[in-house]
Amino acid sequence: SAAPVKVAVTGAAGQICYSLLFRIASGALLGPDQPVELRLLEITPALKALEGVVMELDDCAFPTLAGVQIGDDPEKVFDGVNLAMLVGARPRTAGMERGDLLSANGAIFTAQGKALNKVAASDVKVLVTGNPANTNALIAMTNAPDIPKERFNALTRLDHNRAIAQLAAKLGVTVSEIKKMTIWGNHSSTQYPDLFHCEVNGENAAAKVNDQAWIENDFIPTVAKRGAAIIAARGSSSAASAANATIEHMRDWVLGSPEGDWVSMAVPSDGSYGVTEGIISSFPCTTAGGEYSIVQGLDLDDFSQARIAASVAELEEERDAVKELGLI
Ligand code: NAX
Repeated sequence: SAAPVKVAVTGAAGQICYSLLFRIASGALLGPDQPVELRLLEITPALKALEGVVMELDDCAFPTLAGVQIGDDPEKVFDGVNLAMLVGARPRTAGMERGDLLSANGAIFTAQGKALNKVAASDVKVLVTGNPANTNALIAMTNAPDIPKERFNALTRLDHNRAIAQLAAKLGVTVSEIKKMTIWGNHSSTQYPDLFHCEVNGENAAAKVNDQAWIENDFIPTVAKRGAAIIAARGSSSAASAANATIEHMRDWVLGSPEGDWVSMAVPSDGSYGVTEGIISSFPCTTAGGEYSIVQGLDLDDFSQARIAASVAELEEERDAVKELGLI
């Protein structure tokens, strides 16, 4: 049978990982015929809790799980890894300024970027879920100069899936009837979920909705503020849906996106659609052979251009702030 793929996951004792790890181990990431070896990183005080999670992984007896290693040293845990899912991050706590949040996460993602640069497999792909995801990915990428920049992505697939779900509910269709959804920009409240290139059974979604007020005042803010709505209802932030999106992003990156559709991925900008080169911004992407391509040639009207520009401006501010802090 195939050699195991080594999958690193950080924040492994946290709530997203309590769903994510079991799905990776069960074959939901790379299929039922591909064994995986998990490499789990946590901070020292969380290792004990992580041991409990590993006991539960053992107790699932997943045939695709070839082994599990845990630790608090990224250079050991990332040794030889082919895929890295960077989920662990420092959440904003009471009294924390934006600069404090960026510094705390900067310390995490500079160290992890350097460790990946030093010890990861030459084909490593890195997906950042931990917030602020786009800028954390930028920090890791910049601190890993020997890894091609295109191997660093950030997660906007959850926003993408949320947008599909909202549109399906509005139009009374199934999610499988919806194709070519796009999230542009930052994984934040400035993100732009775009219905103007989206299709419902082959027809333009915005035309089918035919209600610009709903798009602007209902759809876009509902998708952008969904995370807060989950916290208000559940008392903690999205976990199972974030794990699902993390799996789907990485799965499609490795195995390819479906014919006739595209996915949203935050990737280093090559300047497409006027997005500042070098920042990690969400685009419509197709994937094949383990590589993504930004979908080209979409016409953006003034409304879409302004929305994208606002989110890109926020990403530039975040980039400037971490540059100021000496993190990139
Ligand atoms: P939790 O607080 O439950 O878990 C985070 C875990 O990371 C903790 O166990 C912590 O010990 C660990 N950790 C902290 N520093 C670490 C380090 N240096 N190395 C390894 N592990 C470290 O958070 P959870 O709910 O699992 O969320 C994780 C991250 O995902 C947060 O930053 C969250 O904001 C972000 N999210 C991103 C989403 C996205 O769509 N991009 C959506 C969901 C989620 O909000």
